[in-house]
Amino acid sequence: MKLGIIGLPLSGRSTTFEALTRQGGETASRGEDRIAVVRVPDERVDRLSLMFEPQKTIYAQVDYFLAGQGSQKKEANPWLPVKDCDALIHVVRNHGPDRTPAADVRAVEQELILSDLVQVEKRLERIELDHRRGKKSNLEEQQLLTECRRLLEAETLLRRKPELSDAKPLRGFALLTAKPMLVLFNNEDGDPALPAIGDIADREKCLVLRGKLEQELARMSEEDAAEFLKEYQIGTSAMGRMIRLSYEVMGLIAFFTVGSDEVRAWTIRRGTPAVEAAGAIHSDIQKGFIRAEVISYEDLMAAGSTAEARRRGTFRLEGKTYEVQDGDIINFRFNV
Ligand SMILES: Nc1nc2c(ncn2[C@@H]2O[C@H](COP(=O)(O)OP(=O)(O)OP(=O)(O)O)[C@@H](O)[C@H]2O)c(=O)[nH]1
Ligand SMILES: [Mg+2]
Repeated sequence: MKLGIIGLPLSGRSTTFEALTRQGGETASRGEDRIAVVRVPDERVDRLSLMFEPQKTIYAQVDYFLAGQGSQKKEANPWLPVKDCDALIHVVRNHGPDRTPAADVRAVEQELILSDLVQVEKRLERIELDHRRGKKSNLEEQQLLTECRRLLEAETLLRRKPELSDAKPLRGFALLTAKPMLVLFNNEDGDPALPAIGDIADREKCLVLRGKLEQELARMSEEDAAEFLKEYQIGTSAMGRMIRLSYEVMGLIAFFTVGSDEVRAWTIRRGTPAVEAAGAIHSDIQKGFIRAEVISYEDLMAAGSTAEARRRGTFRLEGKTYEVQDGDIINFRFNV
């Protein structure tokens, strides 16, 4: 699961990436693509770890991607390096003089729309050419693309139309406006407020991050960071919230496995049936699936221990098609 960081020049993409990933300063040369694996903070994992005192505790992870200037130059279209990302984080400058955050959001939207339009038209031309040469063309694909073109020409972001953005024949094109997106306003250190952005606030998932301040925090030890937050009377760092939101915007949830050896969060898409969730752990567990023994995080916490939960009868046995819920604690029974 990969999130691509995009934005206009000088918006603060590098600052945000470094803050998110604790990857310091100028380690990577400016031209290179950067990718970082980031742990998703989760209080439930913290608590489960306290309950089971396992040897290992493993949190969910997401990847963040920042295209280097090198790969942006190679492509005629500077937005294409993020085409294989699952979602986008759009960093918007809300610091320094002459800031125009609302106009910047719209400017990037326009560019993404244009980028998609070029892709769609190229493919449609190709299909027509094949058709004239007597090659069989995929009618469904052509219809879907024609609908995309109509929407894009009317300046509609494709993610507004899930029936198109999720359509199988279109997946290969990785259209940018079809991807889920978070809009991240990069504010001055002293300013925690969302800027005045009119309707954008209603239609997009918006978040404020003080990039510079978070970058400084990320460079500190945990004790220094706690001291710093107290001194400046700031609540918790916005970073954790931001990472969680990027998890949610991709439609992801976590289930847990617990034990004295390991407490672990596993990432799946919302709506995944138990038998497929088992496959996230190991293909053998999926193949030999018998039953899933399930308890919700809340029920386990209320009981205080697995033994008490068993006594209360709050464990459930679920079959292959059970839709795994966020926070389920699961023990898979399987045959090998
Ligand atoms: N005051 C303030 N300045 C910031 C903040 N974030 C970034 N800047 C400054 O804005 C400039 C651009 O930040 P970068 O993070 O390099 O932005 P970028 O989008 O990666 O820019 P380029 O890659 O150079 O196009 C730098 O001079 C930063 O110091 C912020 O939150 N507050
Ligand atoms: Mg940069």
